[in-house]
Amino acid sequence: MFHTGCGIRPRQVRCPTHFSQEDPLSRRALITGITGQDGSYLAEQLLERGYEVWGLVRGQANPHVARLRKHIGDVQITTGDLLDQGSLISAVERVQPDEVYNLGAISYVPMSWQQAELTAEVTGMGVLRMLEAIRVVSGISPSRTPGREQIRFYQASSSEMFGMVRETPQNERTPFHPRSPYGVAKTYGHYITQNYRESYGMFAVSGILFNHESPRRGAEFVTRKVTLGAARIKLGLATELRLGNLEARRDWGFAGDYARAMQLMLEQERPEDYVIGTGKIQSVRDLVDFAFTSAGLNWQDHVVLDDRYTRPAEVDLLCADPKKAREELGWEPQVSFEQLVTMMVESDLRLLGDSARPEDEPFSPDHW
Ligand code: NDP
Ligand code: GDR
Repeated sequence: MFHTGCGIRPRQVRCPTHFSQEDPLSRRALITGITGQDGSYLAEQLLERGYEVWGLVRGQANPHVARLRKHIGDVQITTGDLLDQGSLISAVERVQPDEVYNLGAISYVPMSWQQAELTAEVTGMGVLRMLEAIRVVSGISPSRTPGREQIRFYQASSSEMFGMVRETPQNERTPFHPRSPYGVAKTYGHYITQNYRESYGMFAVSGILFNHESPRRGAEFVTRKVTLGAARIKLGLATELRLGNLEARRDWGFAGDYARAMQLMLEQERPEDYVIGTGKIQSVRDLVDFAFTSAGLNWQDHVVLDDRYTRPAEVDLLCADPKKAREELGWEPQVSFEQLVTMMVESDLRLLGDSARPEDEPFSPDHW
């Protein structure tokens, strides 16, 4: 496809005069955290829409890249690390993206107590480094604001920023009270994104996303731990599943739906932050009950409470008020909690049933 008048292919050369949001064929996205759950869905959806998709990948031999290549072949890779400012500048210079999605993070909440400083560096300061890379490469300064065709930036903010909430459901105006080093780091990332928008006029937005899950979810998170656990027990590979706090309540949705919301936020006229969730809550106990029943099991015969999985400070209840996203983005979740858990249980039963030596690899998050 050529642009009228200038005759250049938009995917090879930037053509700012003829760029438009309605023309996804001309757009290029850079995703940090592309080897994670959300990165995979986002990359797939952007490729389907004709984007050129680049993933920032850390390490000299990142084992997750093979999985990514196997499932999503058309992604292009550039190396970089959210801990390394120079590598992010090089990546932005090389890719010349129209959109940057910053999904990279230490995202497992318990890990953030074990490695609090690293979590602050990756999950918090990493956001600042990515914003700085965009600012420097775009030549933006207090005296030189970005032009109309600036790089659009999405930050993966989290409902964990709400933490200990006194009002429910939570919306874009609910005060933050994070309860973990992860939540504190995300809150820094959220505010620095807002600050770059206000200081430099950058198109920088945060999606405050509530828990979202899928068959690609890491095995350390409670939904996947439960669906893998139920599948293992069903197939005779285990007899028990050890869990922490069954009373915690969450607003769980499907990751594919949430990846679509990220794109919608970058398609708006004005940069704004949005809460994304279903507005419905279930407890961990409800999750366990539904998953085990789906697998034809009684959870009370198998689940063992184990203090090793309780947290120094818990987030008891999170429930989204996604009214703004519904009204301004036209976003609605498509997959219910019941459909989500059924999808995950069936996927894990297939995964473990198909595996030649399932006992060697049941909890590997490398299985998509
Ligand atoms: P995952 O844990 O599945 O993926 C995290 C990604 O971050 C991986 O690709 C990992 O890459 C990458 N990463 C880790 N450290 C670095 C680093 N130093 N430099 C660059 N990349 C790094 O997370 P999800 O896909 O579930 O979540 C995506 C984002 O959304 C995260 O920021 C998370 O905190 C946030 N979020 C998630 C929610 C959810 O319910 N899933 C809800 C709200 C927010 P590697 O292959 O190198 O390990
Ligand atoms: P969360 O997700 O901390 O909300 O963060 P997780 O699935 O880890 O925990 C949800 C709730 O389940 C309780 N729980 C257990 N959790 C785990 N992981 N393992 C257990 O054995 C267990 N037993 C009970 C937890 O105490 C908690 O209350 C996720 C991550 O994706 C973050 O990156 C993201 O920002 C938030 O969701 C929104």
